This record gives sequence, structure tokens and C-alpha cells, in this order.
Amino acid sequence: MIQRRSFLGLMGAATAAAGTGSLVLPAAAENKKHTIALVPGLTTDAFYITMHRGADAAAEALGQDLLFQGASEWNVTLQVPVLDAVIARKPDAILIAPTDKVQLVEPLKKANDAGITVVCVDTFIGNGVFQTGAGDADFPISYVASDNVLGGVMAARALAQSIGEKGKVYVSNVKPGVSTTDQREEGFKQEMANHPDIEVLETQFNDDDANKAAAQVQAVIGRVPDLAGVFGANLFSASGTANGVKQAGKQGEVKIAAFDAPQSVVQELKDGTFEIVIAQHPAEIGYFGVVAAYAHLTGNPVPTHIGTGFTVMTKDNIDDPNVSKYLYTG
Ligand code: T6T
Repeated sequence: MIQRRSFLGLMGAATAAAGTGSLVLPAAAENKKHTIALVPGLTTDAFYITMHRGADAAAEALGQDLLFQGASEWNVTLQVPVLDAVIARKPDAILIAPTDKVQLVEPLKKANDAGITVVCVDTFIGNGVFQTGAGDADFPISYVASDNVLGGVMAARALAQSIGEKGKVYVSNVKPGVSTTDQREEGFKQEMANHPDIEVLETQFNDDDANKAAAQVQAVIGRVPDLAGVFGANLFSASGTANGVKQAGKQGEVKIAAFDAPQSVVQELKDGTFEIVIAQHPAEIGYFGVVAAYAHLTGNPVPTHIGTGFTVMTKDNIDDPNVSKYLYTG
């Protein structure tokens, strides 16, 4: 018998009615409390703090234990020892946002070899296509994330429109090798190829440091006084660029399309610093990451890719509670 905290119960009556009859919850497994660990890209980022809340909500609904352990910076050499420490605690599953798509493969193999279920949340290893039998980096059971290429395309369209379809722009980005932000840049450039009067300048990499992003935009404005716009490809890239543009006295003149939605974006949209904010749904990523791990641990099949949504925020809709509820809670 399926009880209150069952997988089917969690997915809702509608899903069950739609024919999930083959999802069976073994009675013994239902009573087992699994430990599911969440290793974020870094702990002090509103995006991952919000993801943690979503993961906690799912763990509580399912009666599972959630462990949250991460590094304080976006840095492979800090994340790997945290991952090793988590593996040593022998959780049943690890949800992880790998800080590099190549350098985290070997460290995560150790988890897989130890029989720990691996789920990638937000970022991926390898090419992000899992369970293909291809070998190397296909062992995670699922990838739960936003469509980052599409997010880059959306940012490019909005930025192109706001600068009147002409002028010079660049991408403020974290560092090469991060799956999410690489894909956002890819989508941005792909879309900008359809806007012939827009020139995309060299990407500025800031190591996830808002101060660096601020200094970089001021330097670019110094070299390129007619800079028209910037795509801030994640939270720190966008907020740092906003600060730099303000310090250069170019607020509203250099247009910014921002990825990620900490609370500060409300003001930045209203005062014209940001044209558009693309909010991810990190709570949803955490929630369905835990659901995927739990389903796998209880013998149920899991989609190898679970796509989560975006909410586009502008100065005209940010006061709508159906939009502002997607502001990050960290
Ligand atoms: O944009 C998010 C996340 O999706 C990305 O992988 C890294 O940066 C953030 O955490 C925002 O800071």
C-alpha cells in the first residue's frame, strides 16, 4: 500500500491518474530513511541557498535526511575535498553542482564506485547526457537544471532590443569549463549572430567575483566609450557589472541583461540598471533533485534529464506576486 509519504503521493493525484501505475514503491524501501547530500557550487550564493530550501522541502515531504555541505567559493580545489568528506560520510545519494565539467569527473567516479547515487543539479560533468553507456562521465542518473542555452538566447534577444539592435556588447562570465555559464554564452552568441549590427566583444571572465566584474566593466568602458550593453551571465557577473556601470556614471546608458534573481534585482530593475532579469527556479531544481534521488533509491525509473523553468522579470512585472515569488530567498 502506498502511504502518505510515497513517491506517487508526492507527484500528486493528477500524475497518478495520468498513468504512473508502473511506479511501484517497495514496502520495505518506503520505511527506510536515506541520507541525500547536496553539494552546491558554493554555499554563500542566494541561488544555492534557495536550491537548498527546495531540497529540504522534498526531503521533509519524503521523510528523508538531507545533508548540505559545500565550499565558500566557486573553486574546484575547494569543492573536491568537500566532496571527499561527503563521500566518507557514506550518504545514499549525492546531488552536486560540479564546479567544472572535466575536473569533477574523477572525484565523482569515487562516489559512484562506492555505490552512491549521483545526480547533477544546475551544472553537469562531461556533456550532461547521462546513462548512455558511453563510459567516462555518463554515470550520474539524472541532470536537473534550467535550459541554459535558451537562457542565453533570451538574454541576447532582450539586450538586442534594448540597445535598438545596434552597438557593442560583451558577456561578463565566470570562467571557462562551467557547464551552465558556458552554455549561456553559447546561446547568447548564437542569437546575436541574427543581429547583424551588434558586435560581440571579447568575454570578460571574473572568477565568480563581483568586484572583478565591476572593475572589468569600468575598464571596458574606458577602452570602448560607446559600449552599448552587457550580459551578466550569472548572479555575481550581473551584480558586479551593475555596480561597475553605476560607478562609471553610465547607469541606464549601458544596458544590462542579468541572469539570476537575488532580492537586489528589484531595485536594479526599477532604477533602470537592469533591462531584464532571467530568474532560474533553484528551489525547483533542489526539490526535483531530491525526488529523482529518492525515486532511484526506491527502485523507480528516473528521467535522465529534468528541465526546470525560468521567470523573466522586468520593471513592469516585478511587483506581481506571481513573478516576485521567484526572487531567490537567500
Ligand atoms: O547562475 C547560478 C548557477 O546556475 C551557475 O551555475 C553558477 O552561478 C549561479 O550560482 C549564480 O551565482
